Amino acid sequence: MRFPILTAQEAAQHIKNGFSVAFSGFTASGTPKDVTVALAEIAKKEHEAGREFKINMFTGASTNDFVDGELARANAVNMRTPYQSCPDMRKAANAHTAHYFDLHLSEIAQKLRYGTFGKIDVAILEVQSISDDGDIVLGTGVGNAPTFATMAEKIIIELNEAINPKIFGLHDIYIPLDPPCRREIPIYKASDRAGVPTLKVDPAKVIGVVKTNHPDGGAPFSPADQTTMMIADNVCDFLTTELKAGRIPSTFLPLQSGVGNVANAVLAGLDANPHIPAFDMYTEVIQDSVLNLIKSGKCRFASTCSMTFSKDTMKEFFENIDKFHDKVLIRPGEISNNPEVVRRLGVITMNTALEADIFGNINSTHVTGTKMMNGIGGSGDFTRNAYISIFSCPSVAKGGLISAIVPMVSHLDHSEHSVDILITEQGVADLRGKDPVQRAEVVIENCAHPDYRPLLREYLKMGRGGQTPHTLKAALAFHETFLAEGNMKATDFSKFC
Ligand code: 0RQ
Repeated sequence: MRFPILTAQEAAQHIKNGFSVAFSGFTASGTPKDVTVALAEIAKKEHEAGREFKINMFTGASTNDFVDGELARANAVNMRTPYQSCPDMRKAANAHTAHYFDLHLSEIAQKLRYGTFGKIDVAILEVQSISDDGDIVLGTGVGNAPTFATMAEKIIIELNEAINPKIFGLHDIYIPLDPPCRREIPIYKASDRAGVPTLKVDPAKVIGVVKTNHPDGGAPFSPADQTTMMIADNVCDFLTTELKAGRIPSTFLPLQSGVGNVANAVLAGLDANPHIPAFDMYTEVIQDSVLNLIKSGKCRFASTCSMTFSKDTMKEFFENIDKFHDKVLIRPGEISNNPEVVRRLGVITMNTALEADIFGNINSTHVTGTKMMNGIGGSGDFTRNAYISIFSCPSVAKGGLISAIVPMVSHLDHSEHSVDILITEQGVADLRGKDPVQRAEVVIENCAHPDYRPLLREYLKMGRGGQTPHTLKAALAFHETFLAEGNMKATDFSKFC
């Protein structure tokens, strides 16, 4: 190999205070795992010596504890974008010790290329292999690696020897031209390849190669509980009804699904449902349930940005990769989440809300309107451009002390104009073609928990007119009451008016 082999410590020395550093990967998959640990050590030593040491972080989405966890705990982050889901980074974002700004995942790469966020000093790329000419085979997640590699002044390679070489051929690396020269992205069905299997980097930029050995793959999902099973059943019933009514073509349409237990249960439910025909997925993450769908033939093809399998499923995938090679493509986030392609393919999107209001607005990110949970992730890329956009969540949180259905969301991520269907374990609210009051009635009666329906009906009745009959002084009474008394059920609207 023509590139110097470095220790993680030697590589990390190339990153200086104030640098903008970009990381390959999407979720924990494909994300570097060793250089950042060494970098966190450098930051701690610099801080002990009384010197400032912070970097700006650009990622594909959430990362792993070796990146977000280590760097947040070392107080080594000045600015970070986009999506994170790490408890320590969340703490830093809410305390403003790290300046986190949240952006639709599909937009990061192009905004960087447009010059919005300045230059990238160093990109750290996890790879399966690199040739002397700079041809890279990436790992199990791509994220924004192609644009990071193109823009970065220097590149550090983490060669993860645990990645199975048979991954070659699963990637579809494509960077669109920028306006005014952009053409359509040539994907007309989920399985279309737009680009090439390898990422070409300029060998002159490569500082060196750090060898690592960390198998990707997380803990398996906990088995679905009664609530997630009921949500999954409601999603499946809704899709079956739409299919029977001819509002979804009989050949079905590609699906996008978020991550987590609800998404896993929904996908398992689709697998078991004999009325749902085989379908494609055009999505940003595929988790264990998708491999089962592929094995059963229910999922014909999955286009994704990362494979976020559990350890066992990752092993199974690579042991049987010959069967899956023509069934999966891993693309940059800019392509997996591309609004143009999502709209063209007619993707049915399924994402999760923290809370929804009776008029159909969604909060996916801010607990009680102030505390950042994770971020908008790709949910906006898909929702806004969906054929049918679905949001689901349990009707209550924290054992019933919080209603997920509220008079007015305390923070807005997806507006009533983008949300078609709301689903909880209680039922389905079809918001399409309804005015705000009609939407509120169906959300209260079909989705709210019975304990909260009387309060929500009272709120709707209190409204003094207008198309969306809010009572502004009482619109956040649920949240105020929770903050004051720890229980939304104690809400007394008369105290607010
Ligand atoms: O808290 O962990 O302390 O028990 O929020 O809630 O029900 O376990 O749901 O793990 O699927 O997360 C929206 C955060 C849901 C996630 C969100 C509390 C609840 C629990 C988690 P505990 P659940 P999930 C694909 C698309 C945005 C990005 C996105 C998310 C914790 O799905 O980040 O969709 N989405 N990306 O108790 C206060 C409420 C609450 C509440 C739940 N109303 N108020 N706390 N909780 N509702 C992925 C990517 O883009 C990469």
